[in-house]
Amino acid sequence: MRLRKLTLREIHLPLIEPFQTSFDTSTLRRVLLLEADVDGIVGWGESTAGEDPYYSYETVETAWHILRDYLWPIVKGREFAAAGEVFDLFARVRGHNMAKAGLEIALWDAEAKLKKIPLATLLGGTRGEISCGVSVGIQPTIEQLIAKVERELGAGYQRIKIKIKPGWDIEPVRALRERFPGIRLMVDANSAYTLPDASHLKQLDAFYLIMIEQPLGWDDIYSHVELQRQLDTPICLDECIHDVEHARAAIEMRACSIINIKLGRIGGHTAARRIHDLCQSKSIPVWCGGMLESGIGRAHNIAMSTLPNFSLPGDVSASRRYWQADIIQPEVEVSPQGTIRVPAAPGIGYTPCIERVESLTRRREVLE
Ligand code: OSB
Ligand code: MG
Repeated sequence: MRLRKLTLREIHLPLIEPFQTSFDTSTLRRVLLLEADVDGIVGWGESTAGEDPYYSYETVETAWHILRDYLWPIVKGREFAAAGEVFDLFARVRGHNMAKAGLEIALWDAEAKLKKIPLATLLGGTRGEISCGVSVGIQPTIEQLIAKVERELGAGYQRIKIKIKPGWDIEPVRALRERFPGIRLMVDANSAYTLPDASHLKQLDAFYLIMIEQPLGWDDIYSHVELQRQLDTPICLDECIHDVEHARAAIEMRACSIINIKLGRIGGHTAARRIHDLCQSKSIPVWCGGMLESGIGRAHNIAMSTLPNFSLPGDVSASRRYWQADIIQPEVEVSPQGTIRVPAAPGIGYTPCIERVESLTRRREVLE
């Protein structure tokens, strides 16, 4: 395989409704798409770098810079046997995993298309459908939260996650538990708390949540050890886990008992498989997180979620929850049982709508 040409593209996609977390409110996604021409076959990728450096230090601007000035020169015209070799070629560039992932996953799509097999099969996936949950942003009122959760449950979603922050935590969870005593429920704090909040967070133990995601510092694995000692609710790490050694450290230290895998945060499918395999060997379940992806990133998330240790429902949900119209055909749909059927077509298995992508494009750069 040889990468002949790489197209970087920024498209703008307005969200159907604002998505509020403890760190920001998102209304318009600036999506960085990658088209990798490998031996005449085009693989598609998406970098999940944000508009602003609030979830991680990467942004669309930094990812564009790193891709054009550092990653492209490493792989341009280079012969490689499989997409699985590329992540290690990028090692000299420290961090910038969302930039790396955008290109790396495009190469995986291209390899699967060259081999005429689904990406899920190439990755070693073992399931034909994946289980879906939803991530519900911070709402203006508890009444609106309950109404929203009711709609998502009605649509079939198997697990509800709500975003929390100081001032929006115990009461919304209590209200949801009173209304829906039997559902699989969890919370995600996106690093909004510090260790002195442990006794406050301890109140969450009353609501038998399946987990609390990333309560403490985005780069602070160690403080979660002490918090986990004090909580019965299992801790899941998201922001803290940037590579397989972070995962190993967090597991060995008992900072968490569940890990959220996001392709962008850890640098693509090769890194995801390594973390997946490590977690499987340690009996640590993983699930696939989301970054408000367009259909391209979503399709990659679906393929990755077919690996066997993705044993908890993820944040991968239907296109229509985010966009008036997605940029792929067909759109991602969720069954009344809260599952997504894994497509059988080669590569990511969904077709990018080129005309729609063109009409949404704000910036484009072709490297060859
Ligand atoms: O922490 O999982 C997160 C969205 C943006 C940034 C961080 C997170 C999220 C979500 C949304 O929770 C998941 C989704 O629906 O894509
Ligand atoms: Mg999270």
